[in-house]
Amino acid sequence: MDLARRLVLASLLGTSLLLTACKPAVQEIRIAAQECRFEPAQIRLRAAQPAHLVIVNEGHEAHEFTSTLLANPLVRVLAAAKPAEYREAASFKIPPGRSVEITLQAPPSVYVFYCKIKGHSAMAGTIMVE
Ligand SMILES: [Cu+2]
Repeated sequence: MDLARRLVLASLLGTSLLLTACKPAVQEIRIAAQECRFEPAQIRLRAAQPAHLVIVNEGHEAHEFTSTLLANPLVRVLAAAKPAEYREAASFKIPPGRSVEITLQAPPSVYVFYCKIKGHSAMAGTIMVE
């Protein structure tokens, strides 16, 4: 590797380290609701960093994302972008083609999520926060 290439790589590495240091990294998690499962169903998050969850209904039916994560009062919700009418306690009813977004920070635990709609009990997963 010649010197110019090394310098470019070193400066790219330096820039990315600088960006990492200046901005608190947000974990980006996309969960797709389909008939009849959530993809992915196993999610791991770091407790030290905020997480931006996007839950997208890719199916043809409505699905309802319900989670102990949303019910936990120790979970800090930093931002939420969703039609207000879809929020019911710890649950979001999501019509086909729509999504909800929520940014939060959660203490370490294992949280479950599932679809509340009758006949959709196969739609379930876990969010492990470490
Ligand atoms: Cu469902």
